[in-house]
Formats: sequence, C-alpha cells, structure tokens
Amino acid sequence: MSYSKNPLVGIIMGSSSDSKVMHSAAIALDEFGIKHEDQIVSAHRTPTRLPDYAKHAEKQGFKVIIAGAGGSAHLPGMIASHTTIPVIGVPIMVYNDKINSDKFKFSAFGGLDALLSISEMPTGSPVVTVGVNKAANAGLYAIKILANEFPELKTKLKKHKEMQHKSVLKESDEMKKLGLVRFADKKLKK
Ligand code: RP5
Repeated sequence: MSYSKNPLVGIIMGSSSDSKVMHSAAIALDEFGIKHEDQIVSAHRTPTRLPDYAKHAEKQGFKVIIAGAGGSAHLPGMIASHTTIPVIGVPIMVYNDKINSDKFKFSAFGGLDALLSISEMPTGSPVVTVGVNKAANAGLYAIKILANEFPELKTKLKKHKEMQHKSVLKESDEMKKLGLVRFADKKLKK
C-alpha cells in the first residue's frame, strides 16, 4: 500500500467557509506527498450524510479523518461515533462571511465554542483536538499517525523538524545582527 496513490486521509469540514482554514491541513499533507480526499459534510445541514460518509471512509480505507467545524461543532464527534477511524478535530473560529455585515464577522466566542464542543467528547468516542484554526497541525498529526505504517514518512518528519530548527537559528542570527527594533520593523513590513 502506498500513501501517495490512494487517499489515506479524509478531510471534511462543515461549510465551504471553513475551507479558508482547512486548506492548511491539505497543504501539510501535500508537502509530504500524502493523498487526501476533501469534502463538505455538515452535521446540521446534511445530517444524513454523516453515517454515509463514515461508511465511505471505511470503504476507501482512510487511516485518519481530519474534521473541521465552527460554532457548536458536532461534525468531528459525530463522525467519530460512526467509525473506528481516528478523527482529528479542528475547531474553527467562525467568520460568518456569508453574512454581509462587519458586525457579525467573528463568532461570539472566538473559537472557544468549537474548541470545547470538539475536545469535550464524553468518554467512549474520543476526538483528538488541535488548537483553534490550527489545521496545519491536524495535517502534521495525521502524518505522524501514518508514519507508524510508512517509515519513509518518519524520515521526512525528521527532516521537517531539522528545517524548523534551522529556520529559527537563521532568524535568531538576523535578530542578533539587526537588533530587535530593526528586525521587527523588517518583519512587519513583509
Ligand atoms: C459550522 O458552522 C461550519 O463548520 C462553519 O464553521 C460554521 C458557519 O458556517 P457558514 O454559516 O459559514 O456556512 O457548521
């Protein structure tokens, strides 16, 4: 079995508006050459799709599902209750961009609503939860799960860590050279 031929990760989200955040999960998987299938499945607008999607995910042989939702976010927990595939939940700070008014731009609770809805699953149907809008971390966590099966991914993850290390050192050298004020000035201008 290969992780680059057939999708092993299913990415789902409650609304098209979530794609603004959720695409970061796809970027992380793409960087590691992992195929994923992406869909919109709404727990409250398309409730009958939940068991169907879970069946589909099992039939496809997905190893992980990444599910993003905002507000009183049921999607990750409900999908987890329909399948044994591990689910990573991404709490989304709702942007309400379908409402044409600046007044309602963000959700009342800034993502805390979704964070608690997803992480506080009652005993028996767990969902691993990343931080609010941290879809990239969901992608990376999915890669870590897959790396148990594909040693090549473990090597790639180690390289990824080295790159992070190098990039911090590079920035630190630059900060030391320029001084904090000039460094921050330059960074904020980007
Ligand atoms: C949730 O409601 C979705 O996950 C989304 O984050 C939120 C708002 O959805 P839209 O009104 O933007 O479609 O179901």
